[in-house]
Amino acid sequence: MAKSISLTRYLVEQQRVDGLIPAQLRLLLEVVARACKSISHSVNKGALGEVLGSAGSENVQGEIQKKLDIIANEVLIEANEWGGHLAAMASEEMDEIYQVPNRYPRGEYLLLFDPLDGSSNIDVNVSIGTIFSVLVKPEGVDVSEQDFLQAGHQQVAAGYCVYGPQTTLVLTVGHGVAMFTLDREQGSFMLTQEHVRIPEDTQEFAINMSNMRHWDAPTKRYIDECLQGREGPRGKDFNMRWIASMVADVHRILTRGGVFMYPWDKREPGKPGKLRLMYEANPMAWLVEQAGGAATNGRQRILDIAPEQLHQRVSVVLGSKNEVERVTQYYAQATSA
Ligand code: AHM
Ligand code: MG
Repeated sequence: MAKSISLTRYLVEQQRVDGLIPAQLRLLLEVVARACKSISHSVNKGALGEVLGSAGSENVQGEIQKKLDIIANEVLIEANEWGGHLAAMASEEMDEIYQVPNRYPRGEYLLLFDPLDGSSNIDVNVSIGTIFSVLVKPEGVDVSEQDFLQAGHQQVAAGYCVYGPQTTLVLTVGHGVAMFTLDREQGSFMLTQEHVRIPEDTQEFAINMSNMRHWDAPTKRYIDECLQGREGPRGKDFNMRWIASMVADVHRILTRGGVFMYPWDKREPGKPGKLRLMYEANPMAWLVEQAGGAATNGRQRILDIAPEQLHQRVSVVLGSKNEVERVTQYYAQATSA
């Protein structure tokens, strides 16, 4: 029988045997996983735990916060603030960065998260998740928002936990992608897949088609060609999925391939897109690249974008390499035309 490996053992081996992560980072990842386990319990209770519905407040993005958005945010902060491995945190649900209080020791890492991604799916019992990204704090005593503004290629760990039919934690520390499924009887995340690879080709795309009339020409061209199927220039039929939880869409892509797009559109032309760079696009882009896929805003690799603001938005095209490259070509051709 194959040996069963818990997340704890996996991380210890990454630290001790392979020397891939420092002890403090291992601790940090264990704490994030523990917080995800606790969020998973709240999600599962649903109406019985009185966790559904709106909290009656707005976040910095002007979005109505759900009760679970706030619960998940608090769980992540409370789990992470006292362990001594972090200097500060930043979240989709907080306007400003959260410095570790003076009463606790401060570590060298910065943690960013979207505590509950796919908020519109909470009340309708569809998969949602937590996305996280870890950076190293630059030299200096105090922490400022500026310290968080590092390009995605500087991440030292990234992942998400998807709360679906199974609760699955997906992680990279820069040496491939591993998946861990929560074993509720044991209370542990168990390694269920290592060396995740995204097929380079796909016949499945994910985009919110209701925005079609607002798209720019390269996105319209790409999707239109997919829709033409076997009779069109692609010579094959495509399938479509849109879960409206990035975690669930990315999880499908890591599992069986596909392309995910949330591009700029004309609804709010001043904004580059809907998704946030620092705690949604960057961690997902790194996971996808680590699994052999690609991630771009159409014109630039997402991981190379120099961030200007903590909550900045970005266009996202990620997934199977050959499809992402095709979309990139369509953008390049549109620019040079
Ligand atoms: P959230 O972090 O507030 O939940 O918003 C992000 C979500 C993504 O998970 C998902 O891909 C997208 O918003 C869905 O947007 P739309 O409802 O426009 O299809
Ligand atoms: Mg989100």
